[in-house]
Amino acid sequence: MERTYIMLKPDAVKRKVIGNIISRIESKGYSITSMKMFNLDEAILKDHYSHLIDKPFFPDLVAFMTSGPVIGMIVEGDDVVVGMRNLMGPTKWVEAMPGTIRGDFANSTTENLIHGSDSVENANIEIKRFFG
Ligand code: IDP
Ligand code: MG
Repeated sequence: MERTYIMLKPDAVKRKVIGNIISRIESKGYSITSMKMFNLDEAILKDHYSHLIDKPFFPDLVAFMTSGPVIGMIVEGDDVVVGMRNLMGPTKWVEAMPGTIRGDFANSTTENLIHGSDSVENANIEIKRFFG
């Protein structure tokens, strides 16, 4: 059984759509095997988003991701890494089709509600990073 790291971002918590998003994950048939609400800091974001540190939007991304609590989850299922990326929709909200989480809720590329690991290798790294 494959595992992925999913994180509901501060905008999802503030907009009170975490129930809706969790419901979509469960409706797809995936299992949430761990879940916690916590706050991020800049140090962990520099690890988690190390591929983006040099981007001009990185300071805004850190400000957003530390603006309130997030919900971290381990989600399990067959091919769940790619399956969750499909449920989420693409990074840029303008490209996210209705029916996807970002397509239905996002109107900003930074504030796009949900993180999901992009490979099995990164899923294992992220699960270790956030769940130890
Ligand atoms: P992903 O979340 O779909 O895997 P990544 O490229 O890993 O996308 O970027 C991580 C996060 O950084 C995105 O979810 C989004 O919040 C933010 N981000 C990525 N690209 C941009 C951009 O071009 N402008 C503003 N924010 C961005
Ligand atoms: Mg990513």
